[in-house]
Amino acid sequence: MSHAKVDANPFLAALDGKTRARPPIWLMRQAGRYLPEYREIRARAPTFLDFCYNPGLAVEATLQPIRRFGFDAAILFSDILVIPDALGQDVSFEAGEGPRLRPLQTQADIEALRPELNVGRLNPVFETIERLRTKLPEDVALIGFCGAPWTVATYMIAGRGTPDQAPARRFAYLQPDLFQRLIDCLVDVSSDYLVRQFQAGVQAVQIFDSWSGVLPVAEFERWCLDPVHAMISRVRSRVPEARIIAFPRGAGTYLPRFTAGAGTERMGLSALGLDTSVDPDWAATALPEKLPLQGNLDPIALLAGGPRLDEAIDRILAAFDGRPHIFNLGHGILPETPIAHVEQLMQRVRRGRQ
Ligand code: 1CP
Repeated sequence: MSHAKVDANPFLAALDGKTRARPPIWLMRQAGRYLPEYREIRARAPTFLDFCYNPGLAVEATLQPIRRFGFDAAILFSDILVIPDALGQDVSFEAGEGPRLRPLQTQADIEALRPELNVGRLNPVFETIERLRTKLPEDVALIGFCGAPWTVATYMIAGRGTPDQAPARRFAYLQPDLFQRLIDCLVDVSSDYLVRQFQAGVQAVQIFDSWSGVLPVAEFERWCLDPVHAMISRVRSRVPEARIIAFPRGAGTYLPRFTAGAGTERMGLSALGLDTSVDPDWAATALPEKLPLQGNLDPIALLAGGPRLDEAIDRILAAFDGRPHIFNLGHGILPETPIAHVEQLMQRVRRGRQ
């Protein structure tokens, strides 16, 4: 991408370390159920995976929040669980209940997974990306994504979302070699998947490690940090300029371990996503000066609205003043969030720092 294009794109400029009067903004899970227009088109596909694999519908769902709010980046509409689906595990989504997978329990279950990226299955995702690149204006970036190996593995082992991912943690303690094979398989496949997304036209990717916060430090290093670093070097070996955001939710005091080499060309991550519980003032001083940070408004503050929302926004803007920052939530937007509160957020961030 030429410099002229990056300068016209505030999100990419921030990822490249540029600081602006106001930060670019997008929201995790910005496409989805809080939007009436999403609920309308969601009803057109029989299942959630059918929806994800339908380029016409996925393109539309990706564009809806851009049209309505004018975010600086669009995130591909898909899900982290297309990877287990592509590996041959049964995946479905129950309305109102979340994902259901046939849990992996034995060595035979893990050996039965197809260890290579099933491009045939995922072709509609790449087609969605290609179509989006022709539809998005130059100043709106396109973000691809996948789940981190640990987070995807937690769903593959438990077969569903759980409050603390106890099934995968227990599995990893009892059968570390077998669990390592699953993680290695996910590193390979997810790295290939991200490379394919870049080849199809995404300009940055985010690796969602939504469950990195449930592990003690040694397990965090082995199951979260090492696999994500392996993915970053794998992707960079094929897409040297790849912009990669890591979002290790709940990593707390482990965050500085994530940033070794970050901000240095071709090493480490391009930006770090911060969850709601990270003190922005701490992050702004404790994490490498040149590392772009993303976050971290409480999704419940956005749900609540009113003057407390304005205060929370201002506190984050002030904390990251003077360093590269991408405004975002500290986790995904909640389906009950009023549209008017997202508009309030956009106006406040666009107005710039007071
Ligand atoms: O029918 C529906 O509308 C189902 C709801 C839904 C949606 C809108 C699911 C099921 N996934 C998605 C889209 C989605 N998921 C996106 C693209 C849209 C966007 O960001 O705007 C992305 C990036 C995800 C990522 C995702 N899926 C994560 C990581 C982020 C996070 O929130 O922590 C995780 C953990 C999932 C799994 C998943 N998929 C769906 C649900 C309800 C869940 C959570 C399951 C659970 O733990 O209970």
